[in-house]
Amino acid sequence: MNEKELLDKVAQAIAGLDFDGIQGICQQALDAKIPAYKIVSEGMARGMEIVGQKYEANEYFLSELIAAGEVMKDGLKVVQPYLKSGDIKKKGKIALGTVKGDLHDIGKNVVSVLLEAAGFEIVDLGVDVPAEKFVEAVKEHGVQIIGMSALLTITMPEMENTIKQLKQAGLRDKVKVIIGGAPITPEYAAKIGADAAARDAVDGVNICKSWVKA
Ligand code: B1M
Repeated sequence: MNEKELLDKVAQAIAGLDFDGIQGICQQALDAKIPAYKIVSEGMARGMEIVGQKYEANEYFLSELIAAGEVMKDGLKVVQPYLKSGDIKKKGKIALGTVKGDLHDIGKNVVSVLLEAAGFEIVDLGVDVPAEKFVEAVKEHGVQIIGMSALLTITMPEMENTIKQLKQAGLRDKVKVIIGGAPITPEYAAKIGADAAARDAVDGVNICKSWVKA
């Protein structure tokens, strides 16, 4: 099987909720020397996209969405050790979180895994993260970048609120702010005063890397 076929198989295992097969298929892809980040970004994330489409077409319901997230987590257990940057010097510190009111974390977790693999230190604030917690992360952990994720249109304004609170705390100039999630656009990022919007996880990693270049 070639690389594309194997990546399709990973995507299909997620989309088909294949709890029993996902780990074996991920191992098969690793054995075929497909880079781990590709298995995550072009196999698993693609599989979740298919799940989203099935949900929108009323083929899948909430229970399938939750199950797909679990299948993805099982796959990540196999792939994640191969993403570790080992003794690569840490590039910088990023606080990542899904904004207040929003519980979607699959995309954020993909971004987190790939950023870590790229050599960043991650402070994962989890989901439903209020603006104050992002502000605290800058004060307590000295992060250079804040990454916010939102999947719901009604939670997008929380991103703007966080940026406002960073300004009020006098910290806005100390950090770069990147936002992402299905409804997020570069226009929205510009409107709320974020530094960038990421199209997907790989784009997000590239943007963060460009910010920490010496
Ligand atoms: Co929800 N949900 N959901 N859901 N869900 C959406 C977002 C929705 C579009 C589905 C739909 O109706 N068509 C819709 C939102 C509509 C809207 O706001 N306009 C929706 C809804 C309505 C809801 C509920 C309200 C449903 C309900 O209860 N009736 C509810 C809300 C709960 C809440 O958050 N308060 C809900 C719940 C859930 C589940 C819990 C069942 C589950 C989440 C499980 C989990 O995350 N642990 C879920 C899922 C899975 C989805 C869909 C199907 C898939 C999201 C996903 O994981 N995609 C989604 C439909 C869709 O997106 N097509 C949907 C795969 C993931 C890899 O992609 O998250 O886009 P994504 O991340 C990408 C990029 O966006 C980017 O990189 C990632 C990888 O490439 N990225 C970043 C994301 N964050 C970034 C941050 C960065 C950089 C890049 O910063 C550095």
